[in-house]
Amino acid sequence: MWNERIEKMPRNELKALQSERLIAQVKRMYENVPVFRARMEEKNLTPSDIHGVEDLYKLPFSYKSDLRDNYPYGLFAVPMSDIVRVHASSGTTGKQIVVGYTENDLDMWADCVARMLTGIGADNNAFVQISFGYGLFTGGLGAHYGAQKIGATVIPASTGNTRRQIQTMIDFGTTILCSTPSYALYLAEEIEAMGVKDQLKLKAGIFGAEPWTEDMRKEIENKLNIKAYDIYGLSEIMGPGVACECECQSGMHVWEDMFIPEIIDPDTGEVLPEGQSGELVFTTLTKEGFPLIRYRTKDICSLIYEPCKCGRTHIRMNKPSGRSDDMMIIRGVNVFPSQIEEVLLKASENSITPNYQIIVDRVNNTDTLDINVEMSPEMFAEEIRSIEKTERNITELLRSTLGIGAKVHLVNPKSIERSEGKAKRVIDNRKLK
Ligand code: DLL
Repeated sequence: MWNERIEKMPRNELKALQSERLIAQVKRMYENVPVFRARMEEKNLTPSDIHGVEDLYKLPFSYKSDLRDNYPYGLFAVPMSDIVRVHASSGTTGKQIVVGYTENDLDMWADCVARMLTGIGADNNAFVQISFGYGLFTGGLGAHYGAQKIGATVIPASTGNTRRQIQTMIDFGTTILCSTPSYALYLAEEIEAMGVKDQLKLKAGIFGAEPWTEDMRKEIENKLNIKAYDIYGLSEIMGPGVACECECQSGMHVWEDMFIPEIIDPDTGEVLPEGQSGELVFTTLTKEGFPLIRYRTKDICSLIYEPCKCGRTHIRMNKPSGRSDDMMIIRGVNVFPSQIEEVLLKASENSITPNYQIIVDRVNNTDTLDINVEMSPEMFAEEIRSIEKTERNITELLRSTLGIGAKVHLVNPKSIERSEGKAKRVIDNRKLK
C-alpha cells in the first residue's frame, strides 16, 4: 500500500481529520475567495459556524457556472505566483473552465494516483503507458506524475497514432495501460488485426474519463488478457484519481482524507440517505490553489459504506450511471449539444437550416456521432457534389471545434420531426446498464 496509515485509517480518525481540514479550508476560502465569502454571507454564516463535517450540509453549494462566471482565475485561493500549473476543461457554453494547482496540490494529486497504482499491484518495475491526452486535459499529466511517483517507467504516449502505440507497447514492454475504456477497446481491435497479442506484456489497465459498463470491462479484460480497473475524477476537483478501484474491482475508493463526497437529490439539494443514488457532490479538503466546497458534479451515482475486502477504510463510489445535465461524453471527449448547434449555425451559409438531430450510438464498443441536418430548399436544388462538399465542410468544422470526428448527413427539407415543446435534439442509443 502506498500510504497504509492513511489508506487504512480507522473511520473515527478519518472523520476527525476531515473535520480539522474542513474547518481550516472554510476559513482560508472565506478570507481569500470573495465569491465564497459572499455565498456564506447570504446564508448568514461565518467560519465559526463550522465545527466539523457534521456542519457540512450548512455550507453553500458551488457550481460549474461559478467557474465560468469567474473565468479564468477568480476562484483561486492563492496568489498566481503560487500556482505552478493550470488545466482546463470545456463547459456547457463551449467556453472552457480553468483550474490551478500549487506545488503541494500536484504532490497530493500524484499521491492519489500512486495509491491507485500500488493498489493494483504496480511498483517501480512497472512500465506505465499513458494513453490519455496530454495537455490542458487532466488525464495525461495527472496519471503521469502518479506513475512517476511510484518509480515506474513512464511511457508518455498520449492519444492517437494507434498502430504506433501498439508497436511502442511491444517494444518498450508496457505492463500497465492508462486510457479511456473506449480507446482501450479500439487498441484491442487493432492489436487483433495486427496479430501481435502474444507479443504484449500487458498485465493491467487503468481506464476512466467516461462512463463504462461491467460488460465493457469483461470485453477489455478478455481481448487484452489483462485486469481492467476504473479511475474517476474531474478537472474541477483535481483530475484522475479522486476515486480509484483497488484489486477487488468493486467500487472506487474516494480518498476521504482529501475529498468529502455527498449524494444529494439533484432537484431539492437535500442530502440523501446512505446508499441511495443521486448527484455526487465533492468538497476538497487539502487543495490550496483551487479549493471547492460542495461542488455539484452532476454525475449520478451511489456510495458504498460497507468495508472493502482490501482493508482500505475509505468509502467507495459506484460507477456513475450518467449525468444530470446534457453533456455527452463521446470517445472520452466532453461534447455539448450547444457546441454542435453553434457550429451548424456558423456553417449554415444558407445551405442548411437550424433543424438538426444528434444521434449517438455505440458500434463495436466505439462511440459514433451522426448529425442529421436539414438542407435549405436552395441546397436541395443543387447537385449532389455540392451537397457532399457542404457535408465535408461542416464535418471539418465540427472536428476542429469538438476535437472528434462526426458524420454529417444533409437530409431533405422538413424531414426532421418538429416539436411544440422542447425539441429532442439528442438521441443517445448507447445503453449503459
Ligand atoms: O475526465 C478526468 C479523468 C481523466 C478521469 C482520466 C479519469 C481518467 P473532465 O474532463 O473534467 O475530467 O471530465 C469529468 O468525466 O464528471 C464524469 O462525468 C466523467 N468521468 C470521469 N471519470 C469517469 C469514470 C476527467 N471513471 C467527467 N466513469 C466527470 C464515469 C467518468 N464517468
